[in-house]
Amino acid sequence: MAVALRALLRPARAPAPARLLLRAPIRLSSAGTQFQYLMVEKKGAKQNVGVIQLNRPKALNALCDGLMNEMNQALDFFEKDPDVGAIVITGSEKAFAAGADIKEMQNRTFQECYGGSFLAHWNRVSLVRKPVIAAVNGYALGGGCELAMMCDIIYAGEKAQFGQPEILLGTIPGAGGTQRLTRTVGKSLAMEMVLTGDRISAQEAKEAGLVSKIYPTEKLLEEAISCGEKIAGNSKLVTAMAKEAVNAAFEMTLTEGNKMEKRLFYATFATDDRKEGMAAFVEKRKANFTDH
Ligand code: CO8
Repeated sequence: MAVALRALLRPARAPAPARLLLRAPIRLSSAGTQFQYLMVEKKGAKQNVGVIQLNRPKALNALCDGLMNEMNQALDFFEKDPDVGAIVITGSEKAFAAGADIKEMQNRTFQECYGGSFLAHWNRVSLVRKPVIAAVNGYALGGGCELAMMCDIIYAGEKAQFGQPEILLGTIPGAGGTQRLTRTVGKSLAMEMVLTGDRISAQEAKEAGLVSKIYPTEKLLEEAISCGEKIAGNSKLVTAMAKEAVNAAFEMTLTEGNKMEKRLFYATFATDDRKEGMAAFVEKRKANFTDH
């Protein structure tokens, strides 16, 4: 079922004035924007968690180009909404996403892929500045596993399965499956998954560090939203710095990463939220962050 964005755009409270990092929310026409492949809404007691649910059940949420274009629109929308402090991406109980749409890819030529930078816009999720949580139930295969790995935190339902089965189709992962997976679970397991196409269970994924928590299938989304609410309750400004610092660990040497972390740590001392956080601790009260 496609959903109108109109309801979503009705904030729970008046939007805060535009802040340093965050621009004013997008205003859509009264007709709203229809998503064909997604359901998009704001959740949480304070409506501060953006939820994007893949909704292409007949194809087990296979990632067609249209779906990924919509995903980018939804991410842009939540990125710009100053009330949203975290984003959750989820699928159905049967499938988070069963990979890139094989039927859509089947007749592509090398020239089209290379010349047209085929699916180059698929990494948008990894560029979002707000924290993104993947709530994975069922299959997360190929591009679906890669999509989950582009998120910052992965929660899994107890029946989730992760895999990179591209080798069985005569191709290889193309959206980080050889890179993010290897950095996360190490060479032996990544090689085994990429070279055999075998899937791993939620439990194996947790043991390997791919997933941070496992929940019963029906509780998963609720728990992911609750994690999003916890994150959204902190300073959005400082949260963005914390995310940037952790991500630097994947790109930099330890010395460079530690230097960058120190610079960001010092930068928090230029914020009202650092002052408020420490004052609240000393005064034994809850901090009231303003994202300044
Ligand atoms: N693409 C297109 N359609 C799919 C896909 C897919 N990836 N997965 C499932 N479907 C469709 C099936 O064709 C079927 O449609 P229909 O009813 O019209 O025949 C429907 O979904 C239901 O699927 P099944 O009948 O197969 O359901 P099962 O429960 O029997 O099996 C599986 C579920 C095990 C998930 C099975 O569907 C499967 O193996 N799917 C393919 C998994 C796969 O190989 N994924 C990797 C795809 S390649 C990839 O992701 C590369 C990413 C590169 C990104 C590059 C960015 C630059």
